[in-house]
Amino acid sequence: KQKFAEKAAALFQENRAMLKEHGDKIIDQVAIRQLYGGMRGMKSMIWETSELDAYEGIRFRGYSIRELRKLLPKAPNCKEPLPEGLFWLMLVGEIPSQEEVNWLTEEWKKRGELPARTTAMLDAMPADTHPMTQLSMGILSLQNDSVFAKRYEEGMPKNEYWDAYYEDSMNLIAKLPRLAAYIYRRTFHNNEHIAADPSLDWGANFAHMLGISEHADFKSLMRLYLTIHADHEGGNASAHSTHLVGSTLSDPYYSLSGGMNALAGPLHGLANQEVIKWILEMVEELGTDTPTNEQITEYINQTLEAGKVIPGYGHAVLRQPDPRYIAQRHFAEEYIKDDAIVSIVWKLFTIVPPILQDLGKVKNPWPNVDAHSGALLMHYGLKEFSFYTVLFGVSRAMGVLAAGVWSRALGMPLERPKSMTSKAIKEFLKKS
Ligand code: CMX
Repeated sequence: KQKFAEKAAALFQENRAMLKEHGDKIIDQVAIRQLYGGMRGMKSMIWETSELDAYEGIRFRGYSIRELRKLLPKAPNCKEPLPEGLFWLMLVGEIPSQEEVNWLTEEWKKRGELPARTTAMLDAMPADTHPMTQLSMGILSLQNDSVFAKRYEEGMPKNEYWDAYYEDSMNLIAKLPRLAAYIYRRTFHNNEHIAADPSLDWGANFAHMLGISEHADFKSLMRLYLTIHADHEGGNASAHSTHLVGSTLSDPYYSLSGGMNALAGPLHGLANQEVIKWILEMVEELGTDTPTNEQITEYINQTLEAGKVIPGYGHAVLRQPDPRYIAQRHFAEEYIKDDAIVSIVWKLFTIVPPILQDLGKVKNPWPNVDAHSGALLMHYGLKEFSFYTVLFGVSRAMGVLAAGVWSRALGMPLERPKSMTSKAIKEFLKKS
């Protein structure tokens, strides 16, 4: 917190000076196409924690996923990074030492307990409530304890917003694995829960509380999974929703719940459940888990002819295979290369892109993060795919909340872009 405070105070001053001198310089132009096209490519917000390049993929504070798998501190006997280290990097802007990451692990353990009202509320919900609905409501149920909301009501001055936002974010991230594991166990395992193991780090403890596999490799997978899904710069739907809600000075609970509602859409985070559902339906329809290339091609064409998208393929920004896909592929190559569903995922990598390319309209025919994750989870026994987006959400919380602390520290104002009517566009065209 101390380190963050120093860096944030310095950047706040730098930005003020920069805005005074250069605030009127034009950094982008907006085409009518972008107003109708989901604002693709429009530079319109500040996001400190990560930046996405269309060809290189995501970089967190300048580091690629490949670099971070090497550089971030690790748990004993594990090759994958501790997600705690990524949170530190996003917040503080430096690769943490092992000692610093251990401190964060311990801090989240202290803050991890769920209040009884949250579990009581979840227990009162129908068991067939989608896990993402449960996650979003579970997060909101924690809002009673918001430090930000309480201190705001008490008259907190602006220069302390970040401090309260930080406390809430730390508390919320610490609780998310327990909340998510509770949702999983109540929905799919007779409401039988597994107590947290205080000897484990954040990701491994989550794997433990899910109770699917005590295999060390599954814990490694969780650490990797929770690291690579954390952030994808600010414009993606879950990040942008969290940012927008937070800009009203809603606290981190309201903001993250809003972000999770965006993640729950099939064009965004829900695609990870859609991918595995689509693959399993193919296996069932064909009666084999070793389909030929011809059979897969026909299945893809059927999906497209039915007017549906191929889940896990395409991206609003990326124009290359997603490095998050590649990281998961490397994991699979090392640990589970003989898995039948993984083999299908790899076959799709060669078959889908040329088909999408031939449609002539798809800007990125390559796989995104969601194309691979389900096959890994299935292998270790996490087969209930309606839960997959919750895993994505637990990870995404780290990025969007770290960014939220920065937004409050930098004094980001209420977000309020200008909208236009189609009539106004026509009038503009008449004049131009
Ligand atoms: N299968 C079929 N058609 C696709 C496609 C796919 N995987 N990806 C894009 N297209 C289509 C679009 O639907 C659009 O068609 P229309 O013009 O008929 O509406 C056209 O190609 C152009 O789209 P685009 O500019 O290439 O892509 P967008 O930026 O509009 O959308 C995305 C990006 C991700 C929503 C889209 O590629 C998609 O629907 N992919 C499948 C869902 C998916 O995997 N989402 C997860 C993304 C990662 C994440 O956020 O988690």
